[in-house]
Amino acid sequence: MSIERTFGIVKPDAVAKGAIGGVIQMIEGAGLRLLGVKLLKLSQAQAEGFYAVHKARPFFGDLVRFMTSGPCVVMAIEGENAVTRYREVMGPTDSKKAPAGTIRAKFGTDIEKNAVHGSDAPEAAKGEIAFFFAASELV
Ligand code: FUP
Repeated sequence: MSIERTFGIVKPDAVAKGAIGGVIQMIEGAGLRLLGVKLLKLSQAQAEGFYAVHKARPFFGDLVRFMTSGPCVVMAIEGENAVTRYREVMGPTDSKKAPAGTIRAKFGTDIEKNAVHGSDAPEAAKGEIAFFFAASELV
């Protein structure tokens, strides 16, 4: 067991349905804690930069349109095995396949409107946290 950091986003679909509190409650209920939180609307450049790894994928344009469609909440998260723990609480990418009790089952709709993002590895988390937060904003 080790204390690590991960990064999450409450995506525009979940913010629009009033689920910011519900998502955070499930994250905290999983024994994770928030180090930093911001409400913001991603610019086109921010969304394209954040998802640059998916640039060549057919869904990239739709993904960027969706992620810039309304406000979202970016979160730096810490806890024991935080990357894996948070991904368990999120559920799989496709909300339709998410088991009951996961964030995506409760608040997601499909593979695109899937309520939340979570880093897939500690190294990725480091880059994603730095994309949105200065070190002085993490408490
Ligand atoms: P995840 O790690 O679960 O966030 O999923 P991925 O990194 O594989 O995908 C990033 C985002 O791309 C997903 F959250 C939603 C979007 N996506 C689609 O819209 N269609 C797809 O077929 C795959 C991913």
